Amino acid sequence: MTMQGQRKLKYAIVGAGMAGILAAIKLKERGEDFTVFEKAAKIGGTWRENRYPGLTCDVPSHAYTYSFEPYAEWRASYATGGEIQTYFEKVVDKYGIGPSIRFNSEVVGLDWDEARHLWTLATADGLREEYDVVIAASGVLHHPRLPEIEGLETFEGPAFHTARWDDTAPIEGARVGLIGSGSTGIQIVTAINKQVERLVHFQRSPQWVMPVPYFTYSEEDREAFRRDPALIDAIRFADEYIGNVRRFTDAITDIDGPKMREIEEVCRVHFEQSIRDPELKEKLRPNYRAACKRLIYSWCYYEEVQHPSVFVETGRIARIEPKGVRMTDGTFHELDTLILATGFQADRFIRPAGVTGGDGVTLDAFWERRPTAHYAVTLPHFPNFFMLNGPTGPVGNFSLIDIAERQWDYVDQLIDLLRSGEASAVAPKPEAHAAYEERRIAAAKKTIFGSGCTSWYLDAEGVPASWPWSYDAFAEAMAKPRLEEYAVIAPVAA
Ligand code: NA7
Repeated sequence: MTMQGQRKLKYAIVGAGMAGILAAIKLKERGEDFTVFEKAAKIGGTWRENRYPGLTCDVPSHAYTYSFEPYAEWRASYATGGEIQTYFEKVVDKYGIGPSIRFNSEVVGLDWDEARHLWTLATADGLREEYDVVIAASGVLHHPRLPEIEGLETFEGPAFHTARWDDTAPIEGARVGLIGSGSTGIQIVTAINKQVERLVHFQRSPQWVMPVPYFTYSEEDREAFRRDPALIDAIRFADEYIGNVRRFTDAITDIDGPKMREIEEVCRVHFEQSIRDPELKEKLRPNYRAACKRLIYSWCYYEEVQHPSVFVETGRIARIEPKGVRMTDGTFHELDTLILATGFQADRFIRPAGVTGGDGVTLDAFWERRPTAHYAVTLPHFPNFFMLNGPTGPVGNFSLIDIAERQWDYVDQLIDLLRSGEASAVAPKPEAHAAYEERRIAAAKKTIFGSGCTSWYLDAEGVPASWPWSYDAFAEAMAKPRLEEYAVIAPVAA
C-alpha cells in the first residue's frame, strides 16, 4: 500500500477549455498546486473560438456537462455554443478556478529534465517555470484549415474561416458563399438560409444525416430541473443518450452487423423521405456509408437546404476571383461574403509548442508518422505528461466531457504513483505502446471510419485516428491503468 500525499507536486495545465477546467477542478478539490496556461483572454476553448450562426453541440444538452455539475438552464434538447460557453464560465466561477488561470499566456516550449524529473515550461510572454506534471488539455480542432484554392486572397469582400467569424460581414440580404459541408457548414446553412438573398453552398461531398429530436425546455421544465437535479441525471443516463452511445460504438466497430445496418437505414429513409426535388436529391446523395465521415446529427438540415435561397453547387471550384467564385465549367457565382467551413488541422494537439521529452525525443519526431498516445493519454519518452482528449481517443458523436472525465480517472491513478513518493517519473514503456498501437491500428482500419471516405478522422496514411473498440471497452480501460505497461522510475536522490 502506498501512502498518499507525501510529495507535493506542481502541475501545469495547458488550456482552459472543457478538459483543462476539469483538471483544474479536480486538482483544486485535492488542494494541489497548479497553474492553467491559456493562450487567449477567456476560457472556453472550442466554445470561445466558434461563434458562427447555428452553432450547436451535437450531443444532447443534458449529456454535455460535467457529471458532477448538471445544469438546469438549457433551453432545448441541443444547446447553442453561446449557452455552452456560459455554462463553462459559470462552472469556472463556482469552483473558483479563475485566479489559477494565466491568460494570454501561450505555452511554446516544454522540456523534460531527465536528471531532475521536471518539466521546464516556456510561454510566449517570456515566462519559464518548472513543473512536476504537465496536463496537455489543449484541444483537438483549434487550428483552422484554409482551402488551397487559387485566388482566395484576391476576394474583395470578407472571406473568413468559421472559427474566426467576422461579425461585420454582410449576411442579411447578401449573396453568401459557403465552402464546406461538414457539421459546421451544415449548421450554417440551417441558420442563415432565410436571412440571405442567396446562399451558394459549395459542397465537395454530400453528408449522411441522422435525424434527432429537437424540443425546447420551458421555464417550468427548468424550474423542475433546478429543484430536482435527479431529473437531469435521468435524462443524461437514460437509454436515449448512453444507450445511443453504446449502440453507435457497437455499430462502427461491427460494420456489417445489425446495429450499423439500422443506422444506415434510418439515414437512408430520412434522406429518401425528406428531399423533394429530384435534382437536389442526386446532389445530396452520398456515395459512401453512413457514419464514415462524422455523422451529421440534425433535426432540420434537409428542410432548410430546400429553402429557395439555397443553391447547392456540386461542381469543382476553379478559382476565387475578386467578385466571387469561378467553377471549372465556367459558371461564376458573384458573392458579397465568403465563409470557409473547411475544417481544422486535426493532427496538431499541443503543437506548435515544442515539446522535448526523455533522450531528447521531440513530439514532432515521435509523431512523425502519426500522432499517437498510449490509450490516448500518455506517451513513451514523455514522462509525467498526460493528455486529455489527445490523439486516438473516441471520436464518435458522444460527449468529449465524459471522455475527458474518464481519462482524468486514469491520469489521476498514475499521478498517485508520484504523489505517494513511489515514483518521480511515469511513462508507458515504448514496447507496450508499440504493441497497443499495432492492435489499435488493425482494429481502426476495420471501423466504419475506414470504410472508404475522406474525413478529419483519418491520419496522413488514411488510418482512422480513433478509439476502435466499444464505449464499454474504453470505460474499462480508463477505470484502471495497466501498470505493467508503465515504466515507473523511482525518485532521484535529492
Ligand atoms: P470538417 O468536418 O472537416 O468539414 C470540412 C468541409 O470542408 C468538408 O465538407 C470538406 O469536404 C470541405 N472542404 C475542405 N477543403 C475544401 C476545399 N478545398 N474545397 C471544397 N471543400 C473543401 O470540418 P467542420 O468544421 O465542419 O467540422 C469539424 C468538427 O467540428 C465536426 O466533425 C464536429 O466534431 C465539430 P470533403 O468532405 O473533404 O470533401
